[in-house]
Amino acid sequence: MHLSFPAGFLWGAATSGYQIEGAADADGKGPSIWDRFTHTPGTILHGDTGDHACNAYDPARLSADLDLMVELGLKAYIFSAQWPRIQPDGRGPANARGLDYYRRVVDGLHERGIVPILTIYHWELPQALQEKGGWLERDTVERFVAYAGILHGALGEQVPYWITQNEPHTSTWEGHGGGRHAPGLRGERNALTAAHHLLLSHGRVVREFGAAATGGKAHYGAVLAITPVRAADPASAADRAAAHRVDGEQNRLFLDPIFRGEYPEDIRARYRTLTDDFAFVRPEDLAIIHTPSDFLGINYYTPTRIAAGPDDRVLLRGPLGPRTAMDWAIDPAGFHEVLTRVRQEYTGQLPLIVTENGASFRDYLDPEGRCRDTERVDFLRDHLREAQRALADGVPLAGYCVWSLLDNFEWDSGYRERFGLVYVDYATQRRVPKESFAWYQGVIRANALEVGG
Ligand code: GCO
Repeated sequence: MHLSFPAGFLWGAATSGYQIEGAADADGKGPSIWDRFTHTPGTILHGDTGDHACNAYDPARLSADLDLMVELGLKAYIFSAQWPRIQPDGRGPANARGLDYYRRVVDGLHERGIVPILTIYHWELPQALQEKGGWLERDTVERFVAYAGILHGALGEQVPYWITQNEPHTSTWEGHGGGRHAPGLRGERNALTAAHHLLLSHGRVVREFGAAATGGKAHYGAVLAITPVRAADPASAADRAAAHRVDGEQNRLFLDPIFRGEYPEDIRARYRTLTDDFAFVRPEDLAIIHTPSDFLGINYYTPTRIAAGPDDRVLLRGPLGPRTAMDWAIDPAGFHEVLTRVRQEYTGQLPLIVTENGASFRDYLDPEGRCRDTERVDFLRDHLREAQRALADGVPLAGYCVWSLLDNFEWDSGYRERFGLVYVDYATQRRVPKESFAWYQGVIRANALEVGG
């Protein structure tokens, strides 16, 4: 079967600053919470850090990577700016050398006919702001708007798509609730406070710089990772209630304020006492968060299976069927479910972009020096087929990006997990396009998917 995609479909690949750049203190860059966190013993598998990562900050490496994107045929590329390259301590004027790097990325993409999609925040808060409370403090929202203003002023004309906040649920729950990510804080009160400020920072930036405000070519939206949350035993009312609660915390906590201007009632009720009735929310905030976005980015990886535990706890259950190296269930139908749900319940005709989809497998170079990642080809094919089905069902999908262009630093899992279309030999920084690279190249060239059956 030949499944074609709309003309002008944005075929892309994604990366993020800390995960690929390295050069942790080059050219006046200040430390971020991730620099601090990775240098704290016991936080990251094998003690890995992003100090060198894929060395993508290096000018020669940058231009070679850009050429790889051309070879792949990319129409769009998602990358993120690291805030402390632009403002080393999170405030004040721009550090010109840091800004120049992102200018070179954007110029390099334009020279090659690739659309830049720039993430303003992929979790690299300047450590100096963390020391003043970070996302627990409302003032960080003001600092964020100032930082976004520097980027918009420098690149607003050249960058058509801007991602305000990438996966705020991860910053919220991993960074401020469970402590597995920087800044390593714990507790629901911290998590919900951070969530509100992350959401408010999104709304403020859309309001100030989005297409409606500036009449500009720059489109602003958030990226949310949406997971279908399923009851481990669908026949159990307790499991279904537990799944609904987790859906609230992972998905609705972000979708509802952005697209309905309200927090989900079940979450408000559950955490009313703990948060002094959401004391961090001021009267005007929800209207600001609800400012119409220009698009929504969706990351999809895997569904979540939940059972009810003792003492009002919820239990995460492992996958039942095939899984990736990270033990994430491979569930392409969940992708269609997410896209259609978001359209039906929240976004209507607003353009959606799949900003990340992909998988880690135990990739290696064989004796001929090749990486035959057949599992990734199957994964991507099966997911793209679902994206195509969503399009056929009327989901206004404008693009699809693979996570990731390159193998890179996978947060608390360090370098063990490889998500790239391109294999990276970290010792030499040599890049080896995988079998999935050649396969994706064919899809982009045809603007279509060939599938059996
Ligand atoms: C994100 C993601 C990426 C991860 C990817 C695989 O928020 O954009 O967390 O940074 O590397 O999702 O886990």
